[in-house]
Amino acid sequence: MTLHDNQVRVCHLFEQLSSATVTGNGEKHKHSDRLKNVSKLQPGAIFSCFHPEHLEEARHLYEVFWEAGDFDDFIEVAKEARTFVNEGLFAFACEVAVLHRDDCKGLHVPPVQEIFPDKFIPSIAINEAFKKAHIRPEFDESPILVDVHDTGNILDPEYRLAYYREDVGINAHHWHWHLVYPSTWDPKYFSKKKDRKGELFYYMHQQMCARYDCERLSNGMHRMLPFHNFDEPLAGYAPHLSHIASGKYYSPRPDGLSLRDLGDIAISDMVRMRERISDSIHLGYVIDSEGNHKNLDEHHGIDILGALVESSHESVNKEYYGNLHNWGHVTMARIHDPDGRFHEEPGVMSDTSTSLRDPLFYNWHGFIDDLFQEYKNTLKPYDHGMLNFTDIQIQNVTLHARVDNVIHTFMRENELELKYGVNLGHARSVKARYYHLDHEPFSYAVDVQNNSASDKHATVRIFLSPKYDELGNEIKANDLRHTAIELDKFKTDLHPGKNTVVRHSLDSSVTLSHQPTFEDLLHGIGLNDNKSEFCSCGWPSHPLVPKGNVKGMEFHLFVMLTDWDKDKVDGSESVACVDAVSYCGARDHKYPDMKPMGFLFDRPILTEHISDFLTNNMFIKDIHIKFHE
Ligand code: CUO
Repeated sequence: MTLHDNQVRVCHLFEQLSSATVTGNGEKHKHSDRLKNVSKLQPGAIFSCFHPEHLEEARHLYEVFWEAGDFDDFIEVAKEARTFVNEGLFAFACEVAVLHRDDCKGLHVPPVQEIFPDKFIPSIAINEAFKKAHIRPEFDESPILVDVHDTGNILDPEYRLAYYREDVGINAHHWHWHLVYPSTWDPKYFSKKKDRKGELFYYMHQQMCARYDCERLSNGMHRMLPFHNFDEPLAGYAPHLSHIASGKYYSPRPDGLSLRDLGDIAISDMVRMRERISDSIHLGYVIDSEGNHKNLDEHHGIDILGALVESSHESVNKEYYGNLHNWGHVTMARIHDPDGRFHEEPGVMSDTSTSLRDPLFYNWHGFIDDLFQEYKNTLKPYDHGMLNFTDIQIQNVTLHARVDNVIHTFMRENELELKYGVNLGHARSVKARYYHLDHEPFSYAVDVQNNSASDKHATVRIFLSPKYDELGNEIKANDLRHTAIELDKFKTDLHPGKNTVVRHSLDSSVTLSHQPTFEDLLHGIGLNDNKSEFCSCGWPSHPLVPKGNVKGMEFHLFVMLTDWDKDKVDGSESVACVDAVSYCGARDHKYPDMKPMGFLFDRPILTEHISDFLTNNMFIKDIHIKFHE
């Protein structure tokens, strides 16, 4: 079989998965023995990627897939599981298997937005597609198009951010990230350690919060206020998403509810988890399950904490520190029916492919990030010696675009094919049309003087942050740490004398360069033997920069060069897929940068103004981002 044949077999596992093709577990006795423990969560129920029980069942299933003797056996057992396992749980486990099995290298999982369009497109648009597809004459094969509108309206100030929170690509990224880094991943079982997984959990989510704040400031809104009080009344949200497989829907949350105990977790337990974590941060060590102290030193502290807060399989002591972050998602998703007396479905917070739609996601992750920042604040600020790069001086930075030092942003029309996820009869194509933020392509030119007599290798680190806060005051250096977003990180060579380093926005280490559609994969387009599926993890390229505003919003473009010979990690130059390593890491390899993630904005900055903090190897250029209505 060719790579393309195998890709088609993988695609068929996911086709029409959300259209109630699953029969339920009534015929349980017919299933093979190895699948006997995966029928607890009923088909049609909303699978939660945060609920410990759902995760445990999904872990069991991806381990069955992992143990399949060869690729044919994997496809066979997956086909069987698909007939009775909960749809979301099946997709999660099957995707984890495709991403990690060696015999699946080079294969892609189809985009989750095409597998489960109902998790991305409001039910009103999907319903319209149904109607259009079923009322027209059978001979009519012309493509069908339905329009998608952001949910909510202007009575809710948060509506201004709906285009961003409901962005299809950003939500798909989040689903995918949690498949690459499943919280239940057991490195011993798989004999594969995921390097700095806890730190990446902290960093990727910190960056999502920072990006959200950039977007809020772009829209004239204040930065997000982290959740901080377990009794506080929370703002409401209505997702307008339904679940095609079952007719169920992601429940809305009215304004003013506060967290309540669930049958499986009490809020007072979560308060205790926070206190224990916070105490450990200030003591400088955590207590592992054997009672030993593990220091939160500057090399491993954030990785240990990330695993413990999430909490992942690698938490040093789940018994004592609990499962704070995951329970937050679950309690918030079930706030409207905590004891289940109304048999209501959870809200979007329970699912990694939908949770970013809810403004509460950012408040909750702001709270989680505050814990990590509490730890980072215990570390010594970087001094001149740690920041400087001897003999290297940045003399100028220019951002080249249509107008130099200005990035233009706009809304772009896009379409999502629904026919692979929704059963739409004979229609050749049924697409949902939506709009998302985009930006013009641009490039950076960095003029660097190498004052030494020899070639130097440098890591170029590029960040962006709004210059002014919601009140129009310049953001202080230390606060820029919370709004600085990574745009790129790459290696370059510097010859003695003058150099100009040029880099295009399309090559960003943050973003995914290309993602094949379901159709592409069925036709073998975009398959590449040399690349692994891991490449499909990455921030989408269209929201690489924030929206800015119509007047042209001022941003600091921050560029730093560090000594690559000190940053490099053994083996990192042979990594096959280096498409979007900043937020996704590199499959089967160490994270290809020795520095802490988010360096240098990860530690306290003591100067008032960012310009007083710069060494010769750093440069700040003020640029504008201008949005075109
Ligand atoms: Cu990704 Cu809370 O972990 O959303």
